[in-house]
Amino acid sequence: MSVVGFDVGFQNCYIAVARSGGIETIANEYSDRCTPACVSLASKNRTIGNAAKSQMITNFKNTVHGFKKFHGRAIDDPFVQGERGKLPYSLHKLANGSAGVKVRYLDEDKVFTIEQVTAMLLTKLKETSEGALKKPVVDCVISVPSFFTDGERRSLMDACQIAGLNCLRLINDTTAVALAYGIYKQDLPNPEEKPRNVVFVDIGHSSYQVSIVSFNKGKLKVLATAFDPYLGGRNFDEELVEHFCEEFKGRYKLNVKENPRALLRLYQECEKLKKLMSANSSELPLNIECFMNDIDVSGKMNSHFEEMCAHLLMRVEAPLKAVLDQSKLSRDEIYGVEVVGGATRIPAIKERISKFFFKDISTTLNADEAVARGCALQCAILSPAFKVREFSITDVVPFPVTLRWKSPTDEGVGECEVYTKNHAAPFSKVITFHKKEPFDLEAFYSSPQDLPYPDSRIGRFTVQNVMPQPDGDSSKVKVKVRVNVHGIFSVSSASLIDKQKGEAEDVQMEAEPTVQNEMFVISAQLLFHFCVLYLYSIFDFLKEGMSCEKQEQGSSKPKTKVKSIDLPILTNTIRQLDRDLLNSLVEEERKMIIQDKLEKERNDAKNAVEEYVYDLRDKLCGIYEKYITEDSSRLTLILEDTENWLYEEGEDQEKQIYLDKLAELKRFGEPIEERYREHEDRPRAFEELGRKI
Ligand code: ATP
Ligand code: K
Ligand code: MG
Repeated sequence: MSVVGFDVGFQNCYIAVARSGGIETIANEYSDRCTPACVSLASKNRTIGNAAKSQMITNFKNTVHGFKKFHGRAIDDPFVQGERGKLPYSLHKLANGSAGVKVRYLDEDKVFTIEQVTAMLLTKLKETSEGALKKPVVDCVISVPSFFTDGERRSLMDACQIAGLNCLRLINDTTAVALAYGIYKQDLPNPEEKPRNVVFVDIGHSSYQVSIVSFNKGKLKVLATAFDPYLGGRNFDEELVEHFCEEFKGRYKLNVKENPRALLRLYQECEKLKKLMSANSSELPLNIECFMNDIDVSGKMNSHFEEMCAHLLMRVEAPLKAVLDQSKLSRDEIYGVEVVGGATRIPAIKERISKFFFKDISTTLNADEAVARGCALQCAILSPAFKVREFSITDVVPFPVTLRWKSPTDEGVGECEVYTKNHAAPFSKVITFHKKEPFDLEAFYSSPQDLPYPDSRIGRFTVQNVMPQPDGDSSKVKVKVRVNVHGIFSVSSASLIDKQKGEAEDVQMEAEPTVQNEMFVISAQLLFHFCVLYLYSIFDFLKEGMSCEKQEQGSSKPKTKVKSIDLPILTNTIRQLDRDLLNSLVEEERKMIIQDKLEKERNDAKNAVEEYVYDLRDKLCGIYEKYITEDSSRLTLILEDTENWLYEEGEDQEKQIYLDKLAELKRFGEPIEERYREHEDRPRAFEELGRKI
């Protein structure tokens, strides 16, 4: 079984794998450890990653990038609408209201869901890792921004399924970094000692995340997270682009924004310029040849850049303050500040972070690869096939979650915040209801104003088949809610406790495993009806069901007294992809993979003909010259014909045609080659014979 971690960034993806020697980041077929998050569709195939990025300008309408944040969002979402105007490709409204991508593929208009686009990218990352490991990759761990909501996480999980990946965990970016930081540290405080508190900052292309994590030997616990989901390297690129658009309008009378190709080129050049400026304080030039209307443009940038970006730099502090406040730590209790992510290379950003904590910041982690390495480490921990040091990870719930319940007839409507902000995750809780009929549980984020997502709904979960007791009394229904290892909320199971069979109350306490760290009764609004609510919690170990099993095995008291009936739950989460549709998308991805493979084979066959023509022609005038028996000009003619054919009629043929063509050429070429070989080998054979005699 393979152990693989994927950092799927807004702009850049990295892959780390576990091999016997440890964790290593691997390079793709371009010897590049970074694979651009870019997918390009064409009339015969798709290209993904580096090859797609090089299509970005020539095939701009069908080259999709910057799509990570469309996961789980409706097309009329303000964020999506804001992006829409800047994209060179088109978005399209899907039946469920989500944003899809409209492109030309296989010479047809085609709409792909965002899950499909990300699945294409994941397919590429999967293939790259399979190439490096020389075995199939299915299990993996993938990073997500810590502020991703339920809808976004579910959507990404669907993308994994489409790509045929089994994601063992969606891990938050900064948590992955914390794991990569902590697991090899030999000097962490012992469990009973004061923990070591470290700040992790990740500023990528699209967003800014920070967390404070406390470490003891063998474990890490996230104390708090904060973010600016809309601040990243690309905002700085945009500043430069705006600046030069204005400048070129005045100086060259060019309206860059009307020309998608020119605008994309300007973005690329401005990004390069921005990176150069991180290492240079002097003035730097920007030159683009044949930019628009055959005009070459040039410009320059200097320390004015920082002033231009002052409003962006001002935003660096708020998340730092927020995370520190939530952690309730003082600055002296912070051991260190580790920064990763490409945009933290901007000196003015580093400076602000350092100033806030009164500390030099540490860049000992690999800024580009730490997230992927953390993902691979988490995968190694979760994989039964790999032995790795035990390390426990406790993450947090980023936004408080409330559950509201009602049944069709009773007035027992109530609600309760089941997860507070920064509550430990993964985590399960059991809630007991007294009900006579099926009822709905509606989950939503309690503080929409803090949510970087326009919809606070998580989903509706209907607990079905609830019936009154034979005596007409309401039944006791135990409902388990959880935030799972991916950070996704669900009502995961429900059961009806049959009172007749025993002391339900006793059994309930017994049957539920371990740590009851919260127990309270919600009264006021509920007491008037059947809904007395007991709420208590159990730690949710990384694997579902594990904690329960353990407890049952260890429990000495017989539990036969109680009869509990599992109740089906109808789950309806926000913007959920229909399951049948999802299955058809899995199939569609498989077909596209085959199509790409066939196209590659066809191209390889064509290239083989071309190569043979050039190779043979060279040799005919060189080493083969002496061995040509028949009219050599005839053979030269055949080669010339084939070359012309390749450019005309033969430009776009089936693979078999190329294979046939090659075989035909070889019928002419091989006898010559044979005579050459024979002649070459003859003296050697004589020599050997001579030695033997
Ligand atoms: P996200 O984390 O938002 O999903 P990502 O993971 O793809 O995005 P990174 O690869 O961490 O992002 O960072 C890419 C960003 O870092 C780009 O904006 C890039 O221009 C910027 N960047 C990289 N190197 C430098 C540098 N030397 N100076 C300034 N910016 C840089
Ligand atoms: K990245
Ligand atoms: Mg990133």
